Amino acid sequence: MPRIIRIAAAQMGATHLTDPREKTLARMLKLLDSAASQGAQVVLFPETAFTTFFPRHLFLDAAELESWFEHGDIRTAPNTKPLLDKARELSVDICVGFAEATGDGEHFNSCVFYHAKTDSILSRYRKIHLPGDFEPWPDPNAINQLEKRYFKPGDLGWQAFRVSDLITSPPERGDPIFGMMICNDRRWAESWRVLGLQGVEVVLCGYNTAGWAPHLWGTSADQDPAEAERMAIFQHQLVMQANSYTNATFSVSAARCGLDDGKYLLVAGSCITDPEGRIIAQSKTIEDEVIIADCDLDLCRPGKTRTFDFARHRRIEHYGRITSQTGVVEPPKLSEDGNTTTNGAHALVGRGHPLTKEGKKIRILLCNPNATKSMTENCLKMLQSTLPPDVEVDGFTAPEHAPTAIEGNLDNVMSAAAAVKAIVPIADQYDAFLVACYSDHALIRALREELDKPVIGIMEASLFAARTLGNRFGIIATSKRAKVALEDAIRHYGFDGFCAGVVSCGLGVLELETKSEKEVLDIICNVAKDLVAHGVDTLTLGCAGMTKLKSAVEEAVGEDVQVIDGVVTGVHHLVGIVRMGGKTAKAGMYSSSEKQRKARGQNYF
Ligand code: CDT
Repeated sequence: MPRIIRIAAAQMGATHLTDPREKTLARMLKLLDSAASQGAQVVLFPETAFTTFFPRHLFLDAAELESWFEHGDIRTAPNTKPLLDKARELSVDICVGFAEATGDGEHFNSCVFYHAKTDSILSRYRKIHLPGDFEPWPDPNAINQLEKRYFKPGDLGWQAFRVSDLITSPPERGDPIFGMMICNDRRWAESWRVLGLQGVEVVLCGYNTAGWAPHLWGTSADQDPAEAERMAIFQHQLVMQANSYTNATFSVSAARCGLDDGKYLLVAGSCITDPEGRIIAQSKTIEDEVIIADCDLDLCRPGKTRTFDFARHRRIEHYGRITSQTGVVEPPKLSEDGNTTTNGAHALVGRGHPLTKEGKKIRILLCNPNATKSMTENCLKMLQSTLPPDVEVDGFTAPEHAPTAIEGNLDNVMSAAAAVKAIVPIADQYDAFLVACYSDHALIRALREELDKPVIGIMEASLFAARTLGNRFGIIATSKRAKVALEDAIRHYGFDGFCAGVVSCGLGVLELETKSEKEVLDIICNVAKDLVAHGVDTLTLGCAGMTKLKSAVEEAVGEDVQVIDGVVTGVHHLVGIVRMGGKTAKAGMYSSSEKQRKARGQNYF
């Protein structure tokens, strides 16, 4: 008995910022009626289908922003109920995208699969690959995509699910297996493979994809808008076709398209593809339109049992990077002498094989709270040769709008705010955090409050090491002002009884990078020798930007004096604490204010 389902995509044309919700809902009801009259059993609606694509706008007013979200049970909430009622009345299952506000104040870009016969939500998906930015572009003409600002990354994974009552299935195959993803997810092979590994037979994907939007796509503003539109549709259909083929599944995609507000073009290109990667239905307009196809699920069998028989052909022993690494790690560059040099910032510099007891690597995020990437790079370089094989260190550099150096209290606060917002949402991926600014930086305490994983700054770590290895320490500071700030910090950390001096080298943080290496080294080495002459037996380098100078300073002061770099010592301190299972204590100062913030209606992340 063939396993054939008639599936439709309800493409939706322009939806303007000022369109009343009732107008948009009426269009959805009409599309559903039209699809049902053509015999559709399942109808897919686009991403955030009930409203315009609001993440292109900056809303600073919390109530206004909240009005774009759906609250409560989508089956009974007044803004959405009529669509689900109609689906039930027509006995058609639907998948619909919407902005979801949960009962406990979280926000997701979501979709649900509604099963008409049982009036139930069979499955819910929350978009995982959120594109765009947290901050709008400074250019007032830029088209923004503020999904990272308004939504949390999905927390439900990609769960395939079976849908009953669509076909009379032979018992050995069972009911059809569906999976859902939302817009940007379709560009990532990972989303598809996770569903493919659950035997998915139909992937549903609603989308809002801009045409000409140079800031978003990273293309030239001179690009011809018609060419931009063609390219966006080409890339959309390319990923739908290629991933349907490599996972031997049907796929259905529904666009929200057209010229919103007379100026924001979203592309059309809704399509249905078969498991061989062929398009079997596609839209012809950029308006409300139903496309429909009969999907014979048995056509998934050849791919699933031969070319893409995962059980026989996959080689997971070589796929480790896919789940252990986010950014790109290029092979080392070749230098003129044929030796290799190290990679740059955002590189994972761990070397390899999972060796910890649980077979899991320790992952540390080195957090440079300023926006100067080269400093992050230098810190990673310093670390590389010291890391055990089961430790990985990822470099984080604060976003571009953060201060490029931290030379005063204002820089401190601004950099902490920018960095904490970017770090907390990705904190799950790490076991510990090293704040790479040589000061009592505000980011350290902010992270300790928000996370329970261990956090330390390079200054505090260097002082622990200095007390372990020597009796009187000295610090080489950057500016005169930094000297005073470091003296205050030493008192705050409780080490003042052991400090033999903090001496300024008279250089600004960025001068460590811009002045010639020889000039910088001469100055720093003279300060180091001066401190030794005043009785220090351990020297610490008072700026992340001095990390690369360690060996030259060691040579200048001789082997009886220990030179401590806070970056290396900080990482190894954290590794020890992680191996011990240590966590940040929450009984006192480091308890989070999250609950109180939410009660005040504020959520910074
Ligand atoms: N809505 C959505 O996810 N849109 C994205 C825009 C591209 S971001 C580079 C998309 O993948 O179509």
